[in-house]
Amino acid sequence: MNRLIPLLCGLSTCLGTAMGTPVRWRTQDGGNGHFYEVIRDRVAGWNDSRQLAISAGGYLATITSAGEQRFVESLLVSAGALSGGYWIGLRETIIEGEYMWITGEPLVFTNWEPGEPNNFLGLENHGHILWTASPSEPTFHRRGHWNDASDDIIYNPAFPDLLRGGYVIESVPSPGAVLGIAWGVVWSSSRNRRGANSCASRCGRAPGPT
Ligand SMILES: [Ca+2]
Ligand SMILES: [Ca+2]
Repeated sequence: MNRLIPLLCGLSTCLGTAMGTPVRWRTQDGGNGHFYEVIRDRVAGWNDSRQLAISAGGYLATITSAGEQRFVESLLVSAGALSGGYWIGLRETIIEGEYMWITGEPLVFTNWEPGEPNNFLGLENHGHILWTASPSEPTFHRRGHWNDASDDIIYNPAFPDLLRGGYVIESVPSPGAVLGIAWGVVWSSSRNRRGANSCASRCGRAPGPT
């Protein structure tokens, strides 16, 4: 179910549409335990999206492995993402054509569309995921690949995956939240033990596996 959330007002964009709820890439599935969320935003450029992601408690997603790429693509599918470019935390360094993650993570894994980054018109300095919703659209074959894009170019609508689609937020659970979860587990198991003990006193048997 989609929901509308006010992310931040005062930038050139005010609202983004969260496509579903944040989804955790679980460690038991080979993930990093982080949360990811697709935001639908037809207006925000990379810089605004970056600020909006921070305001939402995360950062533009950094895709540092094939597994993370697969996870983000599965999230775009499950979120029903419409065709468009979805900003990620990829930006050009001071060297033309050289890219980096905004978190400082090494850019080891890449998933560029062949021929990209091409710095079209000399104006492309940020990375997005090319996303095409339907196999009937002409750009479906490059779905999921990365492209360098610009905040300043109005792209040809004949290429629906180049138009602004939104951005992907990645967030790390805070230590407080983890502690809260851990404390909840401790509190719950302690409560269960107390319950078992009180049952033992009531039921006339020692607590143990049943
Ligand atoms: Ca990441
Ligand atoms: Ca490009």
